[in-house]
Amino acid sequence: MSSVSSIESIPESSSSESLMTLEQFIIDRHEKFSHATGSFARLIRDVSVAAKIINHNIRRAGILDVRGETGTVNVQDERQKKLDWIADRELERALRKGGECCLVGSEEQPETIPLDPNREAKERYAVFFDPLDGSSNTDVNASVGTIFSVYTLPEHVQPDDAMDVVLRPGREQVAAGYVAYGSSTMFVFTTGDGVNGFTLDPSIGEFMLSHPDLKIPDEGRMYSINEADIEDFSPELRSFLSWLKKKDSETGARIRARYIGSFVSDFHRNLLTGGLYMYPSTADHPQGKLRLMYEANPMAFLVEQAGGRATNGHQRILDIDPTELHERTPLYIGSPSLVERAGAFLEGRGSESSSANA
Ligand code: AHM
Ligand code: MG
Repeated sequence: MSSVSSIESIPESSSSESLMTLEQFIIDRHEKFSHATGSFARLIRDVSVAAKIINHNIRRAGILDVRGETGTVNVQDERQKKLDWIADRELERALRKGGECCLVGSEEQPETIPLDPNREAKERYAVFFDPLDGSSNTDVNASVGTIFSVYTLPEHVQPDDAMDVVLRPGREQVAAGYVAYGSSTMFVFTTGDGVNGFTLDPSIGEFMLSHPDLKIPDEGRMYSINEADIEDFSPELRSFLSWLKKKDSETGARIRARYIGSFVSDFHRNLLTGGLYMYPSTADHPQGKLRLMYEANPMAFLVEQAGGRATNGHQRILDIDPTELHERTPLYIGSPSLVERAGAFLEGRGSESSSANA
């Protein structure tokens, strides 16, 4: 009986009529955050337009000839997927045409690329992005994402200055976000005033505010790490993982492992449910695998705005001074209590005998 009533309670169709679009939201917040100028609204619109085009390509990947590899490698010696290339092209094109951005830096390009913004553009925006994160998942129909990070260049900085001048620490970001191409497509972003999530309504082609003021739970019950690399992990990290797997002393519950191998998807789940994503240094990746400028920094800004934390195990991600576009960093990101506990173990202050609930 109960199953019948629960089926009846599912609406035949849902309507997004009462929800606010991404563009309305930015205009509405105009007064509240310092960077919500018309120029900023157009910049975010440009990113969201590219996201819709990328989404369109991903959704039809089995039909269009966009799966598989291009036969080329990027500057990091990674084999490029056709969808990596398409996503990169669409983001650069949208930002170039939009005319609000003076510099882009992409995972798929060897160097930063200066753009020619509108003469009237007030702010000099620089945007760094991972156009298609977790792209090895596209061939098997699993979730992927786009990550972006927005800065305004200080007055003394020119787009063609040396990298250690152009690249700014993550705490100077003015906006950051990601697009999760999952069972639905979500655009989640922050301008330093909380985190808001928008779901794409495919029938009208608009991102609608579906997850206002997102907060990450303080305690998480999920952890995400590629444990196949355990032989390369430090004794401190192994000890933390053993502690993490202990049963909760009060409820007997165990933490669960979830690893999609797509940072955006693992991060998004952990943001909603509470949890910890880790990519430590390993033999293959002595500095970790994830890139500071377009993976770690934007997600660190966003998670802090949602009440979470992000470190390289010892230092706050947002305080790292970058020197290279493709610089890598170990990453521990998610619910604050778990990130802090990971840091304590990594610095030799953890005790495996304490309960995972302590
Ligand atoms: P990518 O940006 O080239 O896709 O690489 C980053 C990805 C992350 O999305 C994911 O969490 C990680 O690499 C998976 O790496 P591994 O297969 O070593 O676990
Ligand atoms: Mg990536």
